[in-house]
Amino acid sequence: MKILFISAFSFTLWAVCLGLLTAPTADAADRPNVLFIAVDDLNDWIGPLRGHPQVKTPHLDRLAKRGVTFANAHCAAPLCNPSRAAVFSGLQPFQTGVLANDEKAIRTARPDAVLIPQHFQQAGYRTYATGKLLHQKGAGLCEAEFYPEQRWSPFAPEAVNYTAAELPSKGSANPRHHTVLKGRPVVLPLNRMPSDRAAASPGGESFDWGPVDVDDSDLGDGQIADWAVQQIRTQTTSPAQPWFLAVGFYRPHIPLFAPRKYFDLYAGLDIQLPVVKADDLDDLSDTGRKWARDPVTAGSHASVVKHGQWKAAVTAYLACVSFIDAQIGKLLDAIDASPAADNTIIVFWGDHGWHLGEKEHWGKWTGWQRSTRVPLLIAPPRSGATANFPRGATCSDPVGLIDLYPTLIDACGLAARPGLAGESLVPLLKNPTTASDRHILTAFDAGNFSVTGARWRYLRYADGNEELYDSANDPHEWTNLAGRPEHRAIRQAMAARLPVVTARPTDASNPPAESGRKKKNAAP
Ligand SMILES: [Ca+2]
Repeated sequence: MKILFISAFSFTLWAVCLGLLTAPTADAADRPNVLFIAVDDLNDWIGPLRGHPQVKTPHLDRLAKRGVTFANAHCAAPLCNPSRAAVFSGLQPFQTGVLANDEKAIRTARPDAVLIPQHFQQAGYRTYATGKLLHQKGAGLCEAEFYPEQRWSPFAPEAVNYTAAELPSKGSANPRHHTVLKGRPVVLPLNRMPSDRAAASPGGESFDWGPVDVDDSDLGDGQIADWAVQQIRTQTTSPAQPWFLAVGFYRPHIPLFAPRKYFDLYAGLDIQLPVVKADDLDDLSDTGRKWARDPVTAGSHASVVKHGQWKAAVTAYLACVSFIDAQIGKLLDAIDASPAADNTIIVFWGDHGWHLGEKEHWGKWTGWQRSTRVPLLIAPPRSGATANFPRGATCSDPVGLIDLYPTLIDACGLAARPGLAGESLVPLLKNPTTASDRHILTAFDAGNFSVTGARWRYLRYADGNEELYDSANDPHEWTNLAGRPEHRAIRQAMAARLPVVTARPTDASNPPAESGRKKKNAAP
């Protein structure tokens, strides 16, 4: 096993070196450019998916008119690190061994894997990366890179820490950390809620929300948009070499801070809360209820309700979505003003969904559709082979983020890469109404899976507990049908789609990590 591993690694090094030394060919110059936009913790609250009736995303609406909106797209894992590891490697979490946030980075866990930008670089592309792409900031993903602070921005990371004198207040009804933003005093948390998760730690509490009196460029997400625009302007002056540009936005990941003008978009509106069912958890196992109620990745629903913050949190999430939408607008404007306007494929994806009180949960890292379903928009080039593809269309066939790697290879005419787990979505870009019998797998920690088909969704936990939902008639997944005899056949058919692997890979390159759900999965 060890020998095979070293051999594969050596081959990869050789291949990467060859790619670096290979000059772009005339053939490469004709290939489309790629704008690859990732957004963190974004659910279906965008205009094209109509997940929230009041959200304002004019630029994503504009992008949707340019291509296909995938309405039934799911992540490979509902957490940053494993989801992104799967996207960039094209391998499932149980193949990479990257199943949680506190595990290895993909480049450490699978050094033999050629990640998407590396495959493009080998094909003669110039590659650029900015912002949160892989879970870990790390130089070397692309040739040109820019990684500013995003998480706590507009605050400096050290500016959010409680002093020893302030710390006793952090878990109290009156938490107060005094800091400064652009010369003005600010008290955190803005939402004045006690910390559910880390009251004894001096670190800032990220389950917070509110407007900040700054400009877009005072946040990391504004800075990466500006940097990406500059690359588009510069690079398109030398069109002999196609480019791959990956841009990773951090909001609407918590803390839900955004410039005040984006909160003002929702001022005066009677903001609607998510639709929930009071006794929704009654038909779940104790295991399911624990996944719902534990404040592992954000905070506790009971606290949000107790402090009267539900509407404020929903408003802040909407504001952050509109803030990111505005940054995406800057990218689209730059593309349209450039010679690459018609010869660029634009891919927009979120790494997993996010609960805002549905199933009494806040955050991600559950098997329900609120966590697994993701926004996915793909706009193929308006010139060349895809010139006549439909625009402004919606595809309801089940697809996965695991499909992005083979889709990009197909759309850009790159050499195939054997062993990728997904399928090219180019046939669906051409015929979005195609219906297949595909089922998409999502893994949440070791041994827990959900399976998504065109109509049914099935969950199985590592301890054997099951849930079955009829997505066509119960889109909120309120009624668990797993125990009903009339649904036994479909339950068994869905269960048969689970992979044989139900534990972590245990070979030398992927030592087993501690099992169980850990709070350290929460950050960042
Ligand atoms: Ca229920």
